[in-house]
Amino acid sequence: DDLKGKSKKDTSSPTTTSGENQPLVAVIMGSDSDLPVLKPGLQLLEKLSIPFTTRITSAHRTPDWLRTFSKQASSTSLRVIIGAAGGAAHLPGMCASWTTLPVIGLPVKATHLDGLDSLWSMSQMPRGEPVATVGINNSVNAALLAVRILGASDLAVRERLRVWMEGNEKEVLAKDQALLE
Ligand code: RP5
Repeated sequence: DDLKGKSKKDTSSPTTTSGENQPLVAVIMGSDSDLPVLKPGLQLLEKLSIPFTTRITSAHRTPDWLRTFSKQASSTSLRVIIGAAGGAAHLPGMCASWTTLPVIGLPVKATHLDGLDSLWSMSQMPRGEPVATVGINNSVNAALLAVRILGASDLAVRERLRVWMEGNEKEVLAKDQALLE
């Protein structure tokens, strides 16, 4: 689909380095089977006008590619990386060991352990290489955390996020009122 298409122009390098639509967020995943979980988060990044790229960088099937991607990431337009994976999800941890960019871990429910294996392996990173781990399959929170990181140094992003949060608040208040009717 079109979210997948976002990364079509990128081939061998993580991303290019100039231009206002260059990706600020990289969403890397262990397998294209993770894409359905990622979709709500990618849609939110689109809604908040955050340029992003999606790549498949499996830690165990394509370790050299993950290493290349991670080592080059901070020399590109990228500012934040979201790493999604299921199973013994070492992807974001490995990525964090090769980059100084903030890495957000998104545990994917992909095995008989229902994602707990991924949650634990991401959140229990030994000291030195932090992975900011969100809840299992919670790509929306991964996206929002990335937006908050960008917003810390970008007023326009912060304002778009504020408006989005205000919309959420109104929606819940309207539902509260609807209960009274
Ligand atoms: C991980 O193993 C992927 O991130 C995925 O969540 C899981 C299963 O991958 P596939 O066997 O579907 O490719 O590497």
